[in-house]
Amino acid sequence: MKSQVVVAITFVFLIIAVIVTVNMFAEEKIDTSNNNESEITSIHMGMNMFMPKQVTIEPDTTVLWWTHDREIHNVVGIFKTYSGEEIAIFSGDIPPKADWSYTFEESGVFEYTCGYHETQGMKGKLVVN
Ligand SMILES: [Cu+2]
Repeated sequence: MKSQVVVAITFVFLIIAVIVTVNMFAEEKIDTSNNNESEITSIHMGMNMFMPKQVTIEPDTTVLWWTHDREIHNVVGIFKTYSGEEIAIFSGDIPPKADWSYTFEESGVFEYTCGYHETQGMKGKLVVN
């Protein structure tokens, strides 16, 4: 039957269209990953610790804190810039499996704690240089 041939050809063209579309998106993904204009540093929170405890980053770096245990944590402290500014930073609650990020534009030092686990020693230090 002719109609069966038409259906088969249409089907083949559809599959080719899907493959081409998927490849286009795959290439787009590779392009964006090569574009590293903004840096991201991640700090894990778990077992009443920030890991790593001390991190040195460059200005304009985004720091991502994420929780990998079953507790709620937060990030609280004052970012003291070398230009003399004091910026109070508070993440609010960061629940399990969630994250929170902040971009440090200026150079300075950020000493912070987790408000829930400060007495257990959950403290961190970030140097922006
Ligand atoms: Cu905590």
